[in-house]
Amino acid sequence: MRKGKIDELSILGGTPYFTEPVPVGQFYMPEYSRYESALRDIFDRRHYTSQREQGPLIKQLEARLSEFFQVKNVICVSNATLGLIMLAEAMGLTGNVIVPSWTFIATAQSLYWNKITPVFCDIDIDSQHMALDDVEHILSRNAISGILGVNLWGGAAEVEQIELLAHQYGVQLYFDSAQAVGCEINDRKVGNFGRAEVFSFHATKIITATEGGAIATNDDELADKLRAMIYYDFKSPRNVKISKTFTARLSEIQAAIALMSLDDFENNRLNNKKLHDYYIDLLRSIPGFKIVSPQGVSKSNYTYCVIRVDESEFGLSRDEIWHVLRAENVLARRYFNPPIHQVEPFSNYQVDASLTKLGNTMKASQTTLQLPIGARVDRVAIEKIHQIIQLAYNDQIAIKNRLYH
Ligand code: T4K
Repeated sequence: MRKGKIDELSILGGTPYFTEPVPVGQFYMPEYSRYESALRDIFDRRHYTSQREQGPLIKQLEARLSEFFQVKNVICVSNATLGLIMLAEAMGLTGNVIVPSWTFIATAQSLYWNKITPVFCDIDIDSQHMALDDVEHILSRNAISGILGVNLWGGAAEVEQIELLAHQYGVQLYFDSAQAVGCEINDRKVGNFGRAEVFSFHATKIITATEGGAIATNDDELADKLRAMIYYDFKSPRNVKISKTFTARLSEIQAAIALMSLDDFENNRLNNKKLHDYYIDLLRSIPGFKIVSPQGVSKSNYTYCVIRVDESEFGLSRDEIWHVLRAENVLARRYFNPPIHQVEPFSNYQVDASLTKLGNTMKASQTTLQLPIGARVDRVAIEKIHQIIQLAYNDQIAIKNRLYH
């Protein structure tokens, strides 16, 4: 590693610390020989994807996931966004649904596809999850048909309290757990809360099917509806009443890849945890750099290293340090900036602007930074990232001059 001289920062004219871009996300690739043998089997069977009868790997994956999430039903889908869209339809949601603005755009888009109005609630600034008092405030003042909770950053919202609120106000509850694969709340697996939960198997996630997702539910009737929605089958003897269908299947190749990363989940999780702990160890010496540890879970997947930058202590804003890191090929992300309630079409959507000012959401969107963790990162990479941040802290003025003059 190079010496820590300030003129070595790339933004100040040095060469980047990383020759290849380092993105955020798990990006775990099993040994190539494992892909080869899985593909050979698929080739021999000549069965690429699910037909009326599911392919053997999809069947195996759904059974394994059911065991993994300890839930009665798992329905694999092409991606979590489609899963959320299907679920809102299958649950019969209409009118207004509470959802945090602090989430990936897909969460709110799933409501928009169903002509449901998202009513955005604020977050708790420390946990970055739904603020219970705001949820209750909205419930007490509006006609609401459901709550779409979001579990972020390998952590979770206060799901048990949200369940109580949903029960008290007689509204439906389900969760976007795209980022909470393999997490546990009080030793109960995420996947068992609310009426259903949706997971993502995108390439950035700890279990990946390259693209993909799954819906987990203990509600058999809901599961039957969702299975019937996955593809149009007019010959089906199902007595399930549905009017909207998709082609939302996962293919056998995707299932094969998901099975491999499911096999390796615990190794990847433990590796992430070590990296996460190392980040905490190194970054604690930097003023104004606070790690948002996974909240509300007894077990995390540690797929996210999320920082809150306090400019008054660090000297540089979140955006300024983001520029510094990008110049070094560290592809840190400013999730979620802007927050969804400021993005079309949702910027015109608030049912009642006086309901919530979303102050913590705004603050989080200006100060939060996601750093790389996962299979493409090791201890040396984290040491380099720490060194970049330390160098930036040491020479804030030169950096500001470079950025603004
Ligand atoms: N709800 C929540 C809370 C979510 O976080 C998400 C997805 C969803 C719902 C919807 O899930 P899906 O419908 O996607 O299953 C990413 C992912 O696309 C998205 O899955 C994820 N959340 C979101 C938070 O992040 P991007 O646009 O930032 O990722 P992308 O594709 O630009 O990749 C990030 C970096 O990784 C890039 O620098 C390029 C690099 N990369 C990417 C891929 C795919 C690679 O090096 N290799 C790769 O294979 O959205």
